[in-house]
Amino acid sequence: MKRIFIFLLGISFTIASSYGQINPPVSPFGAVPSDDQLRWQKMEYYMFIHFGPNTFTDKEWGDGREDPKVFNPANLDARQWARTARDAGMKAIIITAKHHDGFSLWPSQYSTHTVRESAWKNGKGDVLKELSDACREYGLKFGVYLSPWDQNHPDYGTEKYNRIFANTLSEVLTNYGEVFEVWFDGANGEGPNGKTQEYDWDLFHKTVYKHQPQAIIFSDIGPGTRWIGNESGYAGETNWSTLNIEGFGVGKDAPPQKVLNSGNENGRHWIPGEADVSVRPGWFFSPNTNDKVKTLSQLLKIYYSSVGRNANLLLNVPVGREGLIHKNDSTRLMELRQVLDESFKTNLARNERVEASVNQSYTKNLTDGDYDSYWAAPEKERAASLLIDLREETTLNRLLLQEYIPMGQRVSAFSVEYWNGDSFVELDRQTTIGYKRILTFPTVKTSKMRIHLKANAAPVLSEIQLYFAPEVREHRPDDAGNYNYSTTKWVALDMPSSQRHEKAIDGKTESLLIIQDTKAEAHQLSIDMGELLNISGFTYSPSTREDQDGNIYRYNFLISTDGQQWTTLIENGVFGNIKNNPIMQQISFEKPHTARYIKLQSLQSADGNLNKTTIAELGVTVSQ
Ligand code: FUL
Repeated sequence: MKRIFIFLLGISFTIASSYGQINPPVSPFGAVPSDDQLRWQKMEYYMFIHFGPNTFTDKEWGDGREDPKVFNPANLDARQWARTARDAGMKAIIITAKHHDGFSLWPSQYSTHTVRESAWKNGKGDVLKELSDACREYGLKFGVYLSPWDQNHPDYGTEKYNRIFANTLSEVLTNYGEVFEVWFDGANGEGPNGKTQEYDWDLFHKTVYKHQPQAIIFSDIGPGTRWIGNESGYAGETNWSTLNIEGFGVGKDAPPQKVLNSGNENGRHWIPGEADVSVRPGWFFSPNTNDKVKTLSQLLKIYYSSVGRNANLLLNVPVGREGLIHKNDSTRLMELRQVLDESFKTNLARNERVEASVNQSYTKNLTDGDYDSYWAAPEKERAASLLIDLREETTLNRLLLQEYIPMGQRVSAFSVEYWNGDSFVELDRQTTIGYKRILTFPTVKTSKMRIHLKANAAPVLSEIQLYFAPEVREHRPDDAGNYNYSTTKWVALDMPSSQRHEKAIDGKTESLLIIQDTKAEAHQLSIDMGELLNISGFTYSPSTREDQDGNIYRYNFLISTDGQQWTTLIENGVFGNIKNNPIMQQISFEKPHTARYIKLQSLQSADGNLNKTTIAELGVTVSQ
């Protein structure tokens, strides 16, 4: 009997230590993640795919009136998308099952604007089926983006629509296996009847949890994960996974973007950030952006500013018109993967000794490479220093820290020093850590590193890792594909010189033409291009400054050959998504037109400011 007992004791000790489960006693502090949120956080990096009629019409926002027949990705291969994501090191794919145009990528019985009405596979296709199968095959999780804003559905704007949207959700959540994340877009505009909708979020959330209880719900305010407050892929340097949501909603009722970017210290709810950004300027594919895929250094910066700042990274890779990911995008993803693999291949702190200023026990857990084993300061402490003894001179330029978040996010300030042979020299000083924080700094050679922590409760750390990342040399894409045509020959018409109209045609997006006037008719810019040109479209660059008021949302575009007789080419057009993603808008006409004069009239600004119009640049696309 005694022998059996000793034998069992031996087994349980071995299991516990091989899983690194020997941890100090500590109780959770403040809001903590659910098991699903913890699993989700560990995914870190996954793919977003924007795909739909906009892919074919060169738009960021469709209007629900597009002919569904335009959707015809003749060589669609969802396995190619999944393979690309897997090879890029991503853990999942989230696809725009339904964007603001209302077009469903599956044959929904609740809509007449779907793949069933498209030319693709004679209406017999189902993108969600193909993608969810491909994700399973390649070991990826599958997620869906669904926009409640639907510019096509005839019931949009009525109470009935909320039930229809819930049924639509049920369809998506019951037919394609496990869905790890449901991405709710907060945009709420007018439907086909000119009405807006009061969304029944409670009903939508209940529907999700009924069919997929483990799913993480994304919105501006969670509850599973929150928007990071921009579409550029940057979390705040301070980034709390906790947030106060009382009194806030989604869309226009969301907390200020700065708050979403940093969370709230001691916030009541655990709603970690997810940073979404596109690998191209826009969310949807456009042949005009094939040469505008973000550079490797831009993507690295995004990675360090999202995953490296306690947020998950949702990187959009728009599928093209053939139904395939373009090679320019996939090549860049693989380059990124390669650099990240090389950078984080060898943990130079692995199994090295750590000396703690308080609680000498359990420090081995800090360098064992196991997230689930941790070190903690004694319960009453609010500060601690940790000295990592590397024993010999080591070359390094990255520090990776992880808090054990099931105990809450605690660290509010920390600094990092290296030993220069004589004394400790400060390398960096920051605020939050969270699930993961990666600091990049110039290469140092050192035998000791020291970290000072301050926290709102006794600090609890899982991991301290050190790396030496190679320097990135990249082949910069040239800007030869720049189609934005404007020259010094251009002259602005009907505008008082005080308006500094030349700022809209000086080729510099930093200099802005700002029209401030209470009269609606003043909000326009007419240009004499000095010669007859065959133009196939135009470009409008908005202001990207923090104060973006006056950026144009709704507009008319007119042309003329003599400056007297004007033809309206686009009436009531919109620059979709310009508020959240103020990039250059490139609009193509159905066919080229000959013109010497162009006119852009602002009808509505993105922020509702009636008296202000801002134009950073206006240009035309000239067809050869
Ligand atoms: C925004 C949308 O309006 C954009 O079109 C895009 O889908 C982005 C991810 O979310 O709210």
